[in-house]
Amino acid sequence: MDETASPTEHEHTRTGLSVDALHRALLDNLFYVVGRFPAVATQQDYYRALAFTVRDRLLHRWLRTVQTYKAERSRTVCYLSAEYLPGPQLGHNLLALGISDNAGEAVRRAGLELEDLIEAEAEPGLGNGGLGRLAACYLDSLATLQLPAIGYGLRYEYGIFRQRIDEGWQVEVADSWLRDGNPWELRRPHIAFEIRLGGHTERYLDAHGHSRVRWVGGELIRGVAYDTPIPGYGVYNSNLLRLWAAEATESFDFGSFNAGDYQGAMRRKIRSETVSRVLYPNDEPETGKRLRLLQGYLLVSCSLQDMLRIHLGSGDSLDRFHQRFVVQLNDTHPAIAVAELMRLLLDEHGMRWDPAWELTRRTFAYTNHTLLPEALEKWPLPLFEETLPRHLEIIFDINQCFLDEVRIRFPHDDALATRLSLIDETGPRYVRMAHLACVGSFSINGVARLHTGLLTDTVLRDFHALWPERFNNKTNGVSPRRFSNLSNPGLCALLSRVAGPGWAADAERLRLLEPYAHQPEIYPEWRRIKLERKRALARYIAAQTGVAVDPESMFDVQVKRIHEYKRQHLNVLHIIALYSRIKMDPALDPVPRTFVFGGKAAPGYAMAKLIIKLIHSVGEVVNRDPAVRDRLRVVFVPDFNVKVAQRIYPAADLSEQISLAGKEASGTGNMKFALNGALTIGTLDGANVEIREEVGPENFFLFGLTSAEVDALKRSGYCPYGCYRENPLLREAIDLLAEGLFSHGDRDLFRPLVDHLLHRDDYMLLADFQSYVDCQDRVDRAFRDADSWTRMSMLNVARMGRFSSDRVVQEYCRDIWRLEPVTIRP
Ligand code: 26Q
Repeated sequence: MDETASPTEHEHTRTGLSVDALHRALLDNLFYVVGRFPAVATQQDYYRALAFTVRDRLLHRWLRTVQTYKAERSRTVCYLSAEYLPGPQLGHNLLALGISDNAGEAVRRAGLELEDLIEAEAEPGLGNGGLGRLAACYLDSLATLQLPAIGYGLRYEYGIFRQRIDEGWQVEVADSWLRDGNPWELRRPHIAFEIRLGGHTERYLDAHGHSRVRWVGGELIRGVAYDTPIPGYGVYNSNLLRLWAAEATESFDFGSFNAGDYQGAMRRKIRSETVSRVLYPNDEPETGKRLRLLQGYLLVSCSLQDMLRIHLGSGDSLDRFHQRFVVQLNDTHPAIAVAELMRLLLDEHGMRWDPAWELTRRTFAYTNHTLLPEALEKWPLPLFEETLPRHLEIIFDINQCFLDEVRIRFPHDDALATRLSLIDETGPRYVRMAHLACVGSFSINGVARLHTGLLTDTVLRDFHALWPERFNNKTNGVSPRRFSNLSNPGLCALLSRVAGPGWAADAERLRLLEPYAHQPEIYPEWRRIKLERKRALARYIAAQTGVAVDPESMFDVQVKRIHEYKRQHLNVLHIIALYSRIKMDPALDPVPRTFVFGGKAAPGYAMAKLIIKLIHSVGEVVNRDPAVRDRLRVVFVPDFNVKVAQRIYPAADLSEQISLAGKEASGTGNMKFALNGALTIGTLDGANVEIREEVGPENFFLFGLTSAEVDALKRSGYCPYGCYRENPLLREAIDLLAEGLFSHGDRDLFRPLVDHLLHRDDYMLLADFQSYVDCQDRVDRAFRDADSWTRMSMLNVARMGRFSSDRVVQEYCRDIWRLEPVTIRP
């Protein structure tokens, strides 16, 4: 089936979708683009040849989409995000084009396996975790729903570090994902913008006698666009991910070169390029902060300049900008956009303040992803002033107008103005980015119902009191294409049989599985699918860690960034307790379990790194102890990323979502597990609350304090030592740890952890310990009844449709973006 009616030979090879055309294109690209003969080509060479083959097929769709949006001046959402975790592209794009089978056959003709080529791709690790992956899921859904969208981000040369494990400790390795080239991107040298850093401002009168400001001096850097196509699933639309790379400006070196200062010129070139060199891990202390500010500014300025170029280029007037574009701020990382759009409108386009502010405020919408006070972004004033002096002036002006408004509405409340101010003046002065985002946006949303509720009650309470109409909730979702279709082919085949193949584009159809959950005839097949994924994961674990795990055991999995609030160490305390119970009572016969962990710790986060060491140390003792009789295994899968995730979610029986209530904004891993038939053990935190409502409380293992109880306990004076003293099992677990059972007698190794738990326990592990252990006992009993477990598993999948990112994007569209689908035809 070729797309062109009477193709020339050339078009055919570039666009044809038949096995024949794909095979020809593969060899053609291998020779003409990769530059290799089949006889000497490696898997990597073939991967690249196939990637170019697929990209060729995307180009028409992509250019046609851009052309149509432009011609129709379609209202477009620009998703501004410092992070994207799109995962490997090859398998996903084949799926979107519907040519996985044909490509598989074409590859086989060349004597290779498609799976191996898919495996050869290095994924773009341009994000830390949930927030970056969410952005990628939304781009997938936007394209699939035929909605005009551009994802704007940064082309980090080094993504999130790769994790190696050395004697149980995390070692960070640079992620040079571009080393073998990136066949999916197109460099767009003609789409480039300059940004200024440093310098100072000057006031002057323009031709109309208006007072205006000029920002001069400092240095200039260029951002160049690199475009990656984002094809929709089963539609012709293909949207755009546009990432900016920092470069030196063309003029950077003339002065120096002419003066013969080659080294000086090179230094400046390198300094410019440094801006997009590397992604910052979150949870990092203050170090290297200036560069992070520059990154945010590069992203924001280039993206806004690009939007203005597109808008004015299609002949539209500036004052209609907000009708053409809506800009979604993915957390506060791009919040400087509020000040930058003002600067562009005022200083570059000569607009007056009031209309410029009106336009700005009608352009932005802000999504908050955290309640943790330490994660709320703020920048020291001196740093801001030195780097972005004009923006600081604009922020002061915005603040003045804003606080005047506040004082008029609440005349006798000075404290209120202090709390709302864009500038934190309680100590050393800071710019509060969340406040800037709130003031500059017409919509403010949290990412789960509980999270939005807590947001309006706590960190953004005063803003909510001012503008309740701006607040709304958008509970997160995940892409069923990547986290079901692509990663779990067995499950996908079954779903297509019972629910029809349409479920991948309409996840509500998963409900059609529900009647089968009550038909035991289908259970063996359901279990076979899970077992097959567990076997595959077991092989991977053996290859990566050398630990043999039993695919018949319960796979109890916790994979996510390592953070104290996520409480991986609560999971470990349960393992230690279980281990000790087996030792003390040899008759105890728990269901065999494999505890699987995975996740990266921020390089500067010592406690998180110690938790990784703890997991390994406990594993070393438990996995080897004959007294355990192979009932327990503990493994840590290194370098958790999208690729590894696709192996893990489908293989899980039990999903650990055990953060302290009120701390996890939403979580999205929780959704990926449940969508793959894992049952959840979890607290009432983030989206767990809504997942439990959807799948039914009887199909969810709930434990722990509620966020209200957490609050009350904190207020009444929480004493973790009391829990320790009064609970013998807990005492035993902590004592074993403290006495060095897992550290060859070394009592110092885990002391920071133990001390923290006993005397502070910010995340209340000890308060939730017994409830967690009891709940794990219920899990143990439930797993013994294979039929009942299978039914629960099926009901989870059948009722997870709501957590498709398609549903979320439709809600964003309805409530915030107000976009219409635009059908692109071949
Ligand atoms: C900020 C300043 C300096 C350096 C790094 C950062 C930074 C970078 C990334 C701070 C935070 C992040 C990422 C946060 C994140 O992933 N949050 C998660 O977002 C998910 C999607 O909404 C939620 O499901 C998770 O609950 C939330 O933790």
